Amino acid sequence: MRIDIDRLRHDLETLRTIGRAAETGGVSRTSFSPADAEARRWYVERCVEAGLDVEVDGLGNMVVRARDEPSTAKPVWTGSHIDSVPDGGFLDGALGAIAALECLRRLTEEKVPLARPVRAVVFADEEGNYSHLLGSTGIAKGFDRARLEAMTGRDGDRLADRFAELGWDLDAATRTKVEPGEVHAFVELHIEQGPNLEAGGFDIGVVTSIVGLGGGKARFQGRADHAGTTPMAKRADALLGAAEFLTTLPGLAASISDDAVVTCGLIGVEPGGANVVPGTATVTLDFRDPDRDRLRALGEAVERSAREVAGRHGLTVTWELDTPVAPVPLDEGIRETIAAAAERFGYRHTDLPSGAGHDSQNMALIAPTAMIFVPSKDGRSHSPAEDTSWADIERGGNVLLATLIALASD
Ligand code: HGY
Ligand code: MN
Ligand code: MN
Ligand code: MN
Repeated sequence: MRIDIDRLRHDLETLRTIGRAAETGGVSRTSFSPADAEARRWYVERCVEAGLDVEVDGLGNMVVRARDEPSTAKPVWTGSHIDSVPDGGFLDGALGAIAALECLRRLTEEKVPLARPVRAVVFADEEGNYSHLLGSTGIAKGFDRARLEAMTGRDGDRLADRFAELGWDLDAATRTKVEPGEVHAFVELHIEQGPNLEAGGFDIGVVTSIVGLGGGKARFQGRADHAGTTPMAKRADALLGAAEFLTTLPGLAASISDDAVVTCGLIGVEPGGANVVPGTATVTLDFRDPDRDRLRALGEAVERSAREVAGRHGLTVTWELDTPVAPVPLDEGIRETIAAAAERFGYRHTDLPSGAGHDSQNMALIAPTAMIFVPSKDGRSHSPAEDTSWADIERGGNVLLATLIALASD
């Protein structure tokens, strides 16, 4: 049995237009933005059109089920995210989210006899506009109200305010946890976002593990002063301190491991006048390592460096840390199922780790979980250059469908 690649392509090309920037061709559907809300509405319309029911939890995670599920046995879930990074690609997340819907449509229209339900999932804020993998962290771990109220987005806006604008109840966002055992298995189809499958001539990646994620915002506090009358030696220049701190990051990563990475993707400066010594500089950091202990050591080294540099510049530094997401090994049994499916289709497959974070690493905390990768052209992602051939996408969808049928048949 195969997916309907024309229908999947039509959906992905339509979704691509929601939040698309004309000048770059990139997709900007940051979580809970108007474009994200429009994409959610579009997704729900596709589900209703296919005769499927959609349930939305307090964080905005969407779970899709057939009307007449085959049994009350614990379901197999599959899915990903439809929010994007600013000016990102059209396949990161969207491929897995829409392929999951396509698989549900194929299972429903062919009336495939299954022992347990298959449900499609769209996780909220996977790109961590408010906190790394927000939606799936809410499912795997849950959040209390205080934690949610403290969250701010890339524009400095509060999650609580955004939810109020959307008419969402913040208390409901504290009731999203799914208990271990409630989901029989989880599988996510995703683009590799790296060069390995393309370089090796492979069609399918069977993901072995997912990198651990840490990060958050460091706020360097100095003193705003007149740019003309304040002698250099009398300044507490927050941006100068933050800039010096950023130059320490490559050395910190190298001191932890060859795989450790640290990125500052965003700096906010206040008050932001050309003739004002910056009083405040907020840097947003993302750091990763495949090993849990090394990830913790990396976070500690980054915080220590920020404190030391701030001290030298007469600044204070405070942190708003994301909930760390642990590195996870993926389920051996499901990986074998994926590899067997690829072989049956005659697709070349290989094992490989993921340097990108995924909702799967949260789902792995509550259910046996695995991921299927398809090649990324030139390894590019989080960029308008992100692309994958439709033939590779079709192969990934077919392997996902076969894997879901196998998992839902026992
Ligand atoms: O950042 C990541 O690794 C993922 O794409 N959210
Ligand atoms: Mn993704
Ligand atoms: Mn991403
Ligand atoms: Mn993901």
